[in-house]
Amino acid sequence: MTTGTVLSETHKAAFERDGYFVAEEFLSADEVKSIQREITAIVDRYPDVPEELVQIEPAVRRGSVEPESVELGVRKLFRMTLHNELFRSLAHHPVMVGIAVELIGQDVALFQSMLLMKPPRFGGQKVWHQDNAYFRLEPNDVFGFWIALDDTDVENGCMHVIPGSHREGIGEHGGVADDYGLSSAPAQNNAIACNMKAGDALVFHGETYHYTPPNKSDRRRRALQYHYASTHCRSSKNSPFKSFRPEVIVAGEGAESPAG
Ligand SMILES: O=C(O)CCC(=O)C(=O)O
Repeated sequence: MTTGTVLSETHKAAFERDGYFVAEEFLSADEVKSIQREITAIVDRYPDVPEELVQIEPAVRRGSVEPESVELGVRKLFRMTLHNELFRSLAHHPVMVGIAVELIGQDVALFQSMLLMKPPRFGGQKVWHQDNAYFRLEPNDVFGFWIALDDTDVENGCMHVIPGSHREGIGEHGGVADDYGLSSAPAQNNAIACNMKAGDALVFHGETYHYTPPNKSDRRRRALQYHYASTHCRSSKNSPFKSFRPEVIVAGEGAESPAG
């Protein structure tokens, strides 16, 4: 893929200045539906799917709520590209890969895939954090696509970001597991709530501060998150988390074919 063909100048400038932009109608309604159907198919196979693939919502795990279905109790699905053909082929989506090449260079890997399910009524918050505080990739040529699979707003737990925060370096983080986050949460009045339609994509730098509130609504709030990183990045030793190998190399040296 040649450079300079996929991103508009406006989006490129926003990414550099603010550390994010929203690409509207990134996936079609049919693409969103087929992803939603695949999520149901994966969860229907639960618990016969690899353990690393499914995380149950904390309130369900604690037994304080009982979901109407297994799927409505799931918080996250991890590393789907390693276990599922649809999610593996989506990693090679030509526009995602084209944007990745323009933002982080010719040699690109899908570093991490996740489905973020935040169920209605009891889906908890995700604390303020920077994704590269988890990954600790150097250099920080890493960014995420957060693709809404439902319409999303403050009530059902939309993404919130702090413009320009990707230029401040990695702040101090503390806490454990999914509550690992910034030791000092940024002032809410600096935050932008990203109201998005299903199919819209938030493209955000790996060091942009972000947060999602609890889902207090009766509506679902599913999202697909793919992080791409330059294959030249290395994990430093500062992460409290186990470091993973990238899931799929999608561009440049060692790129795998979409057919697998
Ligand atoms: O609730 C969400 O979708 C945000 C999740 C997130 O930022 C993360 O898991 O790193």
